[in-house]
Amino acid sequence: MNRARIFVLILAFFAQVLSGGTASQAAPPREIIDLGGGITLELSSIPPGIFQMGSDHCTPLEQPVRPVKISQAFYLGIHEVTQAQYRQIMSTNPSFFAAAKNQEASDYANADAHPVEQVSWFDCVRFCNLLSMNQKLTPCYMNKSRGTIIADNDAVTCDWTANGYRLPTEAEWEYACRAGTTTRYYWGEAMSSRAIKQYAWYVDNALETAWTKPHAPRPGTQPVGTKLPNAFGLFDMTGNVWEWCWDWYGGYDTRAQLDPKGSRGFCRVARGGSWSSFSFLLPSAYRSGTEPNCRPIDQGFRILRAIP
Ligand SMILES: [Ca+2]
Repeated sequence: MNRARIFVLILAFFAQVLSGGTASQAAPPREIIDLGGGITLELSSIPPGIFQMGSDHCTPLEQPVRPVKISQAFYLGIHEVTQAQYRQIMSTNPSFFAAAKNQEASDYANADAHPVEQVSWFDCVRFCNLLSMNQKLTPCYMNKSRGTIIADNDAVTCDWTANGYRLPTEAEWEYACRAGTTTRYYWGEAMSSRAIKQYAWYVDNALETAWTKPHAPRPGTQPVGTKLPNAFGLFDMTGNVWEWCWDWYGGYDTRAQLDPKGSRGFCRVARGGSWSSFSFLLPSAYRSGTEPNCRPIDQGFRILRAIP
């Protein structure tokens, strides 16, 4: 092997190291989990990258706008976890908009495709760990005793190197939501009801006291994947249900960020707005927080798995 060839090989090696390797290029574009009982859960591969996180147009909590690097590719659920998927793993369905819980039960008798709600942050963590174990993957979440059976109010830590399922960090969530966009929403800046209705279930088409035609046949959550997706093929990142993230809800660190994993606080971050949210709560950068034991009727989650 001559010197020039060796030099090229060395250059190629460092180029691969600097680019974070080729794992994302080799990863299949979709992961489909068989949950049993004829129920599947589909995830889309999201490449690593750098994006401008935050916004100057929401509240001070979304500031400052700064570059954030997501260094590792990951799979993210293309939908919010549905009632059918949740029931299949957890053997229960806590949702309000399900036949057993709702006063208008007959209207929601077939709500399997609606996102699960009335789940606490701890419920989501338990779902992720149980799903990981069912799929013979390493659970990400541990309590103080390094056990993977998580109780309410446990001090939960995350093994970021584990190959199991977990909640997205809010940086991963916003990166996936934006899908390369820098605009207010992932469809651009259009704030009209007509524009938003193409992409999201929110007050104008899902809250009975505020909606205008055309609207859903009944108020509340709606079947997942019935609006337009973003450029990563993710549905309902805006609206339908708020989505729990890993992070504590607090002010952003102003320094440049590499895979940020959150602040300190008493609430966990929720993102994306819901069927009962007005448009000012829907921007890709907008942040909200919910006490981790709460189970709101407009909050659910979607799952992530890091691509090794
Ligand atoms: Ca959502």
